[in-house]
Amino acid sequence: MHKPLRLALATATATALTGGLLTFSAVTATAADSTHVPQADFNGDGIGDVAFSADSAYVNGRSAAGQLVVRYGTKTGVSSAKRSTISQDTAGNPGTAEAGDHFGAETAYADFNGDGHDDIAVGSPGEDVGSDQDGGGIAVL
Ligand SMILES: [Ca+2]
Ligand SMILES: [Ca+2]
Ligand SMILES: [Ca+2]
Repeated sequence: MHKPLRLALATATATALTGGLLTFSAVTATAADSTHVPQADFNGDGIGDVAFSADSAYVNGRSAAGQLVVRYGTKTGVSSAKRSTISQDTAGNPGTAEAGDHFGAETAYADFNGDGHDDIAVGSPGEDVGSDQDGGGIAVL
């Protein structure tokens, strides 16, 4: 499946990541269904989860700061109650939500640290890095 990679918070122009919408089925394939659907499992409960981003979302009044929402799968489907909303103002997520960051403009998932739980890499193409205005950043959550 996913080859474990070691990634730390990196600042770079986020160009190699996929689009801002990740949808993964929370439905487990059955023997009668030979279709294999990749599933991201962010909380490690064996049930697929769904992550989607809104990179133009206001965060604490800051335009286009961007945020990510993860909805966790349950035995009866994806739950609207069981979710996490993550922005750069969320504790444990590096950086600060600022206007124009576009956190979530690019996302990709894999088990980057090899702990058996899927992680998500989130690009912020409008992130200022030192004196590099809009240099872009990537956080691995
Ligand atoms: Ca899960
Ligand atoms: Ca920021
Ligand atoms: Ca992991």
